[in-house]
Amino acid sequence: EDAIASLTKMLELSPGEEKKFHFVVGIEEKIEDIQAKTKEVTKRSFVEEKFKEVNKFWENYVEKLTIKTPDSEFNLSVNIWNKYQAYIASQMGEMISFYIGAGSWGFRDEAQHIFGVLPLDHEFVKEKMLELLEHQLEEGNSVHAWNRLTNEGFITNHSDDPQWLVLMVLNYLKETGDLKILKKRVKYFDKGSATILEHLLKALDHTLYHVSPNGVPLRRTADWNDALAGGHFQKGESLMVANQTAWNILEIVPILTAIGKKTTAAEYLNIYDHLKKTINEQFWDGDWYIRATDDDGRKIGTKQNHEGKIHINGQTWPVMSHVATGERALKAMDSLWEHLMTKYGALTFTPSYTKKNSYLGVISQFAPGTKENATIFSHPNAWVMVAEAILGRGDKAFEAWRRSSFLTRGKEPDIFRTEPYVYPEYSYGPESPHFGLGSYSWMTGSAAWFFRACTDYILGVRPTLEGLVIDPCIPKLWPGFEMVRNFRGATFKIKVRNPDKIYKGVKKIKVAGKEINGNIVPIQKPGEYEVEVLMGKG
Ligand code: IFM
Repeated sequence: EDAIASLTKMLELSPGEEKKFHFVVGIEEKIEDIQAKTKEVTKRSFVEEKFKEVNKFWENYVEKLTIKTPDSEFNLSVNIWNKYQAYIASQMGEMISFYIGAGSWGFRDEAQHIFGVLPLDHEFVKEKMLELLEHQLEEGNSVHAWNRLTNEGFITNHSDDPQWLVLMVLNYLKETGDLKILKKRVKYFDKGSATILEHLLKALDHTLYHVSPNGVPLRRTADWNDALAGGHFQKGESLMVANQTAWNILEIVPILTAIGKKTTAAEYLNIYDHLKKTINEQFWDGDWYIRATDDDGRKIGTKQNHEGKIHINGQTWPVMSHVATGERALKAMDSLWEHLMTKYGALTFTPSYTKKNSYLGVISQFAPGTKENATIFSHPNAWVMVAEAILGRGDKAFEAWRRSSFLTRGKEPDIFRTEPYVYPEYSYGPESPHFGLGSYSWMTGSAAWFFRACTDYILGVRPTLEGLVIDPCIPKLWPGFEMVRNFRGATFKIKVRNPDKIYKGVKKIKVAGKEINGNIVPIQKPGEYEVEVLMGKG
């Protein structure tokens, strides 16, 4: 359905014969420069030289973290394509997409794309992080998007943007251990400047100042779900932002403690306890968690709704934030599998909205099974993997990956109809005649989150301030896996064995031949270190 231009060259090949040819495409500002440039760039040696440079660049980028598991598609996806998509997306924002007008640079998406680049190139990420911090407003929130050419910022009241800022900075600190950077001054987008620590706390507090009488963060313009944007008074609550904030509080506490801010850390922990209690007391619907409320306190994502009864982000984020624990966490995720899971991954919610409804917003105006209306968004499927890995259900975490993987989907090209190496923003839902069709490929933070969900949660190798946590949650039939990961200047060659065929549990870890206590590999001097991990009960 899209117009394209194509180039064709007819070739005849004898059996075993090889022919090489290059297509060269370029632009010049002045028409008279084209001829000279064409001569230069169409030389075979020029093309081959450039090709070598490009290969070298990517080899250098991808080699910083590599894996070897029994699943070759999982390896291919993690070793090459997720890294590639995260990098390209973080370089080009939404401009790479032909679905959206060039120029718009989404704050939340950019803050998440770089999460996928972080273990591979933190200098690049640092530069991007500073740029994003310069797009935070003095009041704590950020611009929702900006134009890269004019630097014009689009100011909205999206409620999730500040929490992505927090997540971005905390991840950078855990990866690099560079706590000194917290003292660096960075200007705000509108006025003044402050240290990065102040930027960080302002973002966290911005959400905590905009809460309902329950103490639950308001949804305001919208949260991650841009289309769930109804109401006129911005009084509705977002349980997704509530859980993002809770997750960020758990992550910021060790950092605040490390820089001597124990009282502030304790204050945030009190807020965490309040959020946990309120969410569990008031937003549990019997079999799953409620997603949001509207201006009048009506619940969105409850059994009482005729449409949009259960939402994906309502279930994954409480598990990720440890607000949902024990039986309730398992029940929430079981409900997700029962009601939302399709053969192509989980739906954002079900059933679709069918009538225009101003308290829900534009979400109710998309045709059922398209865009945000009951489709399979790739991005939140990575959160299914994270939540399942936290719960220790390795087969489910892996199955969530497999169903939505572009490699699985690419085997049905007539249905998927998007690049078989890129996560699309979403695939059409079962209520659409185009069920399974990929759309808006390259968009949103999917690649970064899938990459990190695979490496940090399924394979379970995650950075913390004190070292690398080793906490795999794998399919129980995997006999083990290997990972080579650079961390704080050292290279760790990690070999995990799973002789007892379990999902989760680490019995013993040896670093350079010596057994360590617990499951955090301490920071080492530059060099190579063998890490032997034995999974097992107890
Ligand atoms: O979360 C957003 C993303 O930032 C842009 N595309 C749509 C998603 C869901 O609304």
